[in-house]
Amino acid sequence: MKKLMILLLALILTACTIDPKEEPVPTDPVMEEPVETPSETPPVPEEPEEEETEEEYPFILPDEFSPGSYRVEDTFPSVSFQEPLALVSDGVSDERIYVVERGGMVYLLNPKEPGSEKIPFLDLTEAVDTSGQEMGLLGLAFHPDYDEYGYLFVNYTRSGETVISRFTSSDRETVDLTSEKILLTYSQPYSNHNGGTLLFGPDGYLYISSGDGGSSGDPNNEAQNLTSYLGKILRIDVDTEDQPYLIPADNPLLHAEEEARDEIYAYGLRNPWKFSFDEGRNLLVAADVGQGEIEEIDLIVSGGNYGWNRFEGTRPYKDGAAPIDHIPPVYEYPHSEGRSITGGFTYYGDAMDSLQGAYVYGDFISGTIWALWLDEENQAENHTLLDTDLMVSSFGVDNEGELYIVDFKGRIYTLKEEE
Ligand SMILES: [Ca+2]
Ligand SMILES: [Ca+2]
Repeated sequence: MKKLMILLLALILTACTIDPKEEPVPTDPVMEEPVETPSETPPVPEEPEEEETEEEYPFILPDEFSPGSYRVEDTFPSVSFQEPLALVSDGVSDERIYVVERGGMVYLLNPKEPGSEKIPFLDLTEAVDTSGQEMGLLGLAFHPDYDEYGYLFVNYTRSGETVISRFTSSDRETVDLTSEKILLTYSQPYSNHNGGTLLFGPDGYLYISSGDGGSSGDPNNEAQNLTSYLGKILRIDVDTEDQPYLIPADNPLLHAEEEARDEIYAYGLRNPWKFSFDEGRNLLVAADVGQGEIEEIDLIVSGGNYGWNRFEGTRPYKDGAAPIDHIPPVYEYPHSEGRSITGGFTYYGDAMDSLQGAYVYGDFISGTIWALWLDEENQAENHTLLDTDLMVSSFGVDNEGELYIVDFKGRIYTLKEEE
């Protein structure tokens, strides 16, 4: 018996020293870390793909960026809209774009037909509160698998709060209002600065822009407050049926020591009305509307603080307040150039060769449209494309990446390169 025990013990010891897998696991502190807090990790798979693609550079930059001359052309001469604020595609059909009106209507159009009529798709006019100028139906995004599930997501204001909801289109032609699933609401202390953009990232998560809540100067210090939803880019995982949403496992404040909203992706923003993904450079680009002096463009990274309300652009904003660590804008312009930036898209369509890889954006007040070029080090070079009399409320891209300009006065434009 004793002999057998020794033999077994010898076998176990031998096994232990031979198998290299068993040796380092319990002793290596680095290996222990990921399993330290399994209960806090939501049941979503960690996605390492983002880190891997960071090393890649799928878009080949030309040696020199020199945009041509452009004019704007009315894309749909036969239709007009009431205060349009967004134009989106559903990621499925080249023949469908959707125009969002502040009052709560969404219309469907066919970009392949210049004479296309607008077809009502979603009617939220009864649900939204438009009593403030910056209130209404502000954002729309289609689920990456819209074709399969029919899910679409909206960002709208109602009395005193922002609502992020999911709706279902069972026939892909209209939306049944009873299909609403409210995911998230947060209160709005003032009528202005409600953010509004909803976009799915390349990682499949839903990104939401929220403004600082409003008034002027962020009187409640919402943007720097990590327990507030305001003045942020939020990121959630909508692929769940039994809960409103899940928190992505790599959201930056999920395991923070201090009390913080798990949904926060980035903070210190004033009113990031429009943001978009530059998929060629793997960047999240946000345009943050300024206070009294400066409009800015930010490259948003996970956990980043963009300075508001201690800084407006690169300038200190609050006299006497302690400076804070923050990420300065990649580009800014003073109010002599424009007074309310409207973020656009990095162009990867086919129609305009000389704008390939350029971030096209504009200003709601001045009507100027620019192209911002980022080199390999993300150093910005800004080019004025043209001056217009449009009230540029939004840009949009269709399913083929072609760019549209939304004029708040009711029309949709396309850029045309002069011969
Ligand atoms: Ca507000
Ligand atoms: Ca800033």
